[in-house]
Amino acid sequence: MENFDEVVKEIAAAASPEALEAIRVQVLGRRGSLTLAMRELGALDPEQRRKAGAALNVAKDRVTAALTEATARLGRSALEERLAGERADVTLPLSFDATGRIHPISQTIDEIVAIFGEMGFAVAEGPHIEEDFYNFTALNIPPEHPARQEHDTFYLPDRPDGARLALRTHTSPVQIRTMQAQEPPIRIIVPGRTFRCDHDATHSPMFHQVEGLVVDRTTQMGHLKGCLIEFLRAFFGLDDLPVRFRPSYFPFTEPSAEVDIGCSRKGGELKIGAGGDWLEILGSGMVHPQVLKNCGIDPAEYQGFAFGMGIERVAMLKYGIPDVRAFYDSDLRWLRHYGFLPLDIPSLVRGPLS
Ligand code: 2U9
Repeated sequence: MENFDEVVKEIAAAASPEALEAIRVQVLGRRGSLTLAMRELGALDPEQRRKAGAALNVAKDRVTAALTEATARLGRSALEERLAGERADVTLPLSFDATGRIHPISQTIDEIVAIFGEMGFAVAEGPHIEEDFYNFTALNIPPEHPARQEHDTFYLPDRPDGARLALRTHTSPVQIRTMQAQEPPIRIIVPGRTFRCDHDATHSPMFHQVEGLVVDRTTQMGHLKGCLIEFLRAFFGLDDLPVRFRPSYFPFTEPSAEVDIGCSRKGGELKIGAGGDWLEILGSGMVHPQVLKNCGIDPAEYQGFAFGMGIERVAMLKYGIPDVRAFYDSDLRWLRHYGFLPLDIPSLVRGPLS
């Protein structure tokens, strides 16, 4: 009988699926050595047939097992070879050929969210069309209050039930909705579109604001100051940026403060940083006790601080954009100049956001 030990060795040494198939055909094919030997068993007497048959069955099992093992081995090395060929060095710099740009408003919102996100603020959003209660009354601006005229509100036709709807004039209604829906502690920022009937070189009828709100049992003016100083220095990338708080008035905060940052205006050119001059950048204050009450929060138990800023304004100052109207012209040359590459993702861990 053929020595099947040799066959098993050849199978183990086969270097390709083709070589393996050739051995299989030679041994187990229709005219293969083992197949023919099986066929010849019929010519033997019963005792010899039983012995030879058992030996051939053992040989067939060994060859079949060796073929299965070799097939798996060759499959594994083929996969390893393919993976090695497809290896990519993810540390190589990208050759990025994007022609699209991130709009400066989106970029600025992402930067602001990254900074307040690090401080533990969550982002909240709400509807652009608001009820009078959320946009004004709950914020301590009653029906005949002069602030209503100052807001240059876009009103919608009255609803059949008499409710007066308007395009929100600030993002503050989102804070009202959050306080109604959520128990303190609250720590949110609200970036979004706002609308006022005003249009010139420094005003657009649709613009963006980001407002913030913190409510907790021990929240006080020192927290407001620390939080806003930290934000402004991170946003403008200046560790020594001077920041000043000036007393002011808003119906929804008491006390209220406007926030200025240091700048210089030498030679008619505005430069942010220590320079002896001041530039108004934010409004802020401690949430008025009546506003907390309007939202079902007990002002004897909780206090809050809030702030607001115009996103176009801070973007113009940070990136030297001269005219607010250009933000919404969809001028591709302007976008290529002032826009950002999609991989310029703002984050505090990468260093200053400037
Ligand atoms: C609640 C309580 C208080 C939000 C605030 C300002 C001061 C502010 C202006 C900045 C420039 C609007 O875009 S702007 O014209 N905002 O000065 N905003 S405090 O105060 C709130 C908001 C909501 C419930």
